[in-house]
Amino acid sequence: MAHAIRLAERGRYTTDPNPCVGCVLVRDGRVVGEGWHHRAGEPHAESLALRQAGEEARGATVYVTLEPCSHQGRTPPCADALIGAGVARVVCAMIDPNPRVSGRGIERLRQAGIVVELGCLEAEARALNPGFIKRHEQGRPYVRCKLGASLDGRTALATGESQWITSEAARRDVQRWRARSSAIVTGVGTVLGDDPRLNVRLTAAELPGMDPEAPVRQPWRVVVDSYWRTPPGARLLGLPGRTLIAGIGPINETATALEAAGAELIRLPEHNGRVDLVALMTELARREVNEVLLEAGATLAGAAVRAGLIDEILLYQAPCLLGQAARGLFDLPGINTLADRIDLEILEVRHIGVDLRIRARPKL
Ligand code: AOF
Ligand code: ZN
Repeated sequence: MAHAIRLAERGRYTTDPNPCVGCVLVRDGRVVGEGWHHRAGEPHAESLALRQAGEEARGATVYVTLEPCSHQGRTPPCADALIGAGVARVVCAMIDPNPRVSGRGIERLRQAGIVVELGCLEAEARALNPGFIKRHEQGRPYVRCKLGASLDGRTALATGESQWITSEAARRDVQRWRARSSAIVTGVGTVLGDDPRLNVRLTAAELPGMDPEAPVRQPWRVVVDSYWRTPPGARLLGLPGRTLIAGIGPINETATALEAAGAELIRLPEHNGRVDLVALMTELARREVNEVLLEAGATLAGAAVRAGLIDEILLYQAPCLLGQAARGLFDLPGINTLADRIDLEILEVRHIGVDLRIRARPKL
């Protein structure tokens, strides 16, 4: 199963909106077939492993990181293919949270007399697909909030300088998080201040484990922009891939100009005069967005934390001090006593070049 998880990871930058899945077939203590899912619409991991094993699949044990599917989707059901190939035993790490499957694949295998075991390396398998799982279980994407700051937790004094606090190594690391995300979300303030591109600029060869020949997928770019203030000449509108602008205002001339510049507009309900962020995330999940990278300023980042939408904080800290005049990372009015604080759990701390990278989860 550990090997199947390794295989699944090779699809990290390409399977979206489908999950990363790996599969290994073993007979008489020997690997007779293996496979991993490459891209939505292409064969599932099990199907590739069966193809490789051929006749040797008969009587084999199947290790698969996700329950085999039972539905006729873009490809025929894997449970049927496994039954047809005559495998003896299926070990799967987790139930498929997709309601089209969710338990029915396992049921079908058992009905055919195949021994099914569930839960092997489940935590590791769940970690492969946090967005896919959260979207199906909760109807929301998994949201990482990326931040760059000084060691004293401050961003630059003036917007526009902020993107240059951390090192080149940290910026390359951010590129990898972008590449695995379904969508990059930012606020109109950042667009007006920094004119970011929010695209992936690494090649396939620079993405760990990715097939160097495969095309690099561009995540959707999403601007939270209540009253359509994004300039039609903004750099992110001129790039390959989709740009969505989420607002609350009526579709006026500026909105139409953005559409003409290639943006897709999403009108959403408001919350305190701004875009309702819960409604935005729900809408993105409805459009099969699994993982979101939020790259925003203190206002949007603070509002997202307040709304309970952040699953993970991804903080790069540069070895410098910016002092009192610089801004903090989260605009969180209403914290007046220590009891009001937002507690976090640190998941990981490591060096990225000269910077620190801290991953933490809000305990909400
Ligand atoms: C995958 N790859 O290896 C497995 C999947 O879009 P479809 O028709 O290919 O079906 C995708 C669903 O199939 C997916 O949401 C998941 O529930 C199930 N299993 N999917 O993309 C795989 N085993
Ligand atoms: Zn399948």
